[in-house]
Amino acid sequence: MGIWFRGTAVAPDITAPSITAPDDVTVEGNLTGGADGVVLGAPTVSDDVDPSPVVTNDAPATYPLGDTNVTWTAEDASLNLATAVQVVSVVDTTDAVLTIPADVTEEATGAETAVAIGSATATDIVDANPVITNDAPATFPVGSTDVIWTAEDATENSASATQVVTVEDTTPPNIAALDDIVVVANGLSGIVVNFSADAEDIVDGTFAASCLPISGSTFPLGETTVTCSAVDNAGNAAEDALFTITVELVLGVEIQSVKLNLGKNGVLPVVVPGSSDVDVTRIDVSSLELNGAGAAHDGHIDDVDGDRIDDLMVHFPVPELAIAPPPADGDVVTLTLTGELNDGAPFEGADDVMVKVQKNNANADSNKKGGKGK
Ligand SMILES: [Ca+2]
Ligand SMILES: [Ca+2]
Ligand SMILES: [Ca+2]
Ligand SMILES: [Ca+2]
Repeated sequence: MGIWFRGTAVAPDITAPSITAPDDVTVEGNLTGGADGVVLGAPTVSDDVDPSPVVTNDAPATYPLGDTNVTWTAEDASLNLATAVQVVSVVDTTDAVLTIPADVTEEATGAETAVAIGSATATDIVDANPVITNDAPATFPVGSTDVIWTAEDATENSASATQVVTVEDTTPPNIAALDDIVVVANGLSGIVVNFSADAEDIVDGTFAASCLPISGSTFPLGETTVTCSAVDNAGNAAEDALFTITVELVLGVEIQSVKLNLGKNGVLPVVVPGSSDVDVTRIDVSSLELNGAGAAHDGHIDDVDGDRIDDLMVHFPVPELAIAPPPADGDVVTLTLTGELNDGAPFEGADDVMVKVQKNNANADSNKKGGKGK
């Protein structure tokens, strides 16, 4: 009788299974910080004895951004273990969603204007707090400026959008009130007058207004209205500013007597010298008054001073001269000639003369007879 063994006469299973992990996977993040729902696939497992080794893995429910090792384990019925690693990579290649403030239009407050541009928001699938920046300047010039907003997630995916900031200048400049100007001309053709008028604008600052007639023009006798206007760089027109330039005519006057003999019934000769710009024939002699006294006659046109230009000589009755307060003998008084040109333009002139007061007593008469009267 031979020896036989009942049951299986096999050697114990001491060989671990063979396991090959599924291929590494790369998935796009689908929640804050990482991803879930990752499909890993199945490993390839075999064993020399056990037809169905138990396969497990340590995969988490959610994967953080980056690489995670998933360890797969196969265990056969004899508790032999084998492991294999699968790498799960969670990446973020998706831009944040950026919401920027609306375009802004504001009135300029100066050459540069501070503008409240608002704020932007951004959301990202993976990054809870994308970084929002913009390239807005501290202040904006007149015109349109693009402000680029950017949202960048932790993986440096950046989304951008453009906000248009417009600064307008709809405010016209202002021309400062201008003082009227009074100037004296010594000739009948008027005089060159220079002046300046400034416009002030919130944006453009101070600049010269445009005036008509222009500064440096020859202004005629009498009153001329100057109109000044200004337009800023944005095309806004200032209200016109007006002022007057009055040219007063002062003519030379020469009293042709060494002394003014008051108390006598004589006449005082007065010359208005002609010149290249003083045509004395344009003087209305009938309008002349010397300290209130009218001319004694129509006047004489003659070249009194020998410069080959006609002069006007007029005589005024001494008793009609109004001189206040009454001068004393030896006083020097200024007599003023007033009158008009034939076209009505007024003028005046003045000259000094020493007063001789006639004494109505015997002593004075004797002095006069003594030859001291002249
Ligand atoms: Ca085995
Ligand atoms: Ca992202
Ligand atoms: Ca303006
Ligand atoms: Ca002359």
